[in-house]
Amino acid sequence: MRAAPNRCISCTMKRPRTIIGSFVSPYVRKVLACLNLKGLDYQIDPITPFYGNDEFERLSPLRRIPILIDGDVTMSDSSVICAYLDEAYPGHALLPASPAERARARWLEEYADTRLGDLFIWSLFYQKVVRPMVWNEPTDEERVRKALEEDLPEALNYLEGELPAAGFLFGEIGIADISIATFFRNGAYAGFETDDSHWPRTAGFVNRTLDHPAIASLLPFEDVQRGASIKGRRQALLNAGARLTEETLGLREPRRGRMRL
Ligand SMILES: N[C@@H](CCC(=O)N[C@@H](CS)C(=O)NCC(=O)O)C(=O)O
Repeated sequence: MRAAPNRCISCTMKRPRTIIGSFVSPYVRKVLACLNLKGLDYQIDPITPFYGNDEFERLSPLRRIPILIDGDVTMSDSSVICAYLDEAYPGHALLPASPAERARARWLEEYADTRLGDLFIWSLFYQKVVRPMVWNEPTDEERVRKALEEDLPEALNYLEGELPAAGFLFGEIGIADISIATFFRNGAYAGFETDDSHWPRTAGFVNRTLDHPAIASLLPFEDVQRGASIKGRRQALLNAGARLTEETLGLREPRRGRMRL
């Protein structure tokens, strides 16, 4: 976490709370859902992953989204951001109360960020959507096949044993529910559907969580972002009522990130 100037360059008003990152990223969606649950205002610089400029890289040394700027502090990594929001702001608690349940919620968040991220993002969404569209590269069909036929069934079997048949993991919706469900939306964007005859708890849980207003209210912006060209995106989002920053940390040409899975 680093100190950031809390003043706009061109004005003396305090900079509104800002998220840098695309509406379509599962990690950005997780943070926006938590902000919504807490009832906190924010504006967005909706940069596409890989398109950050030098200032973006200064704020996010791994060149990853999301970034949060909140008054005098900036930070990257969705888990760090959500933990900060829960500690800094009252209202809807993102973690359950008891130490044992908090540990389990954190584990499920980590499982989602790492394992579901590897499968839904790097093996499906990145291969089928990002590689052709951003890098003009072919999909690694073997990686997609292995994810669909071997690794995703194993992950879904694990989740089926962890998720509740009704309601959310710890009573009220929280960080563990959101962290898991967010990846399934990107899976759907890459053509994946959870077979509810094999994984009924998981399918029901994901639908319930994605239908919660804290997440469902983001869908119109995701649809606009997915439907518009990178150049036309900003205006399309503004037309749809998204609250955006005046300036962007985006670039015209993409740059490779720091991490390759
Ligand atoms: N652990 C990070 C992962 C964030 C992440 O991987 N974001 C992707 C977009 S979905 C990204 O920025 N990728 C660009 C890259 O890896 O270069 C978090 O939880 O925020």
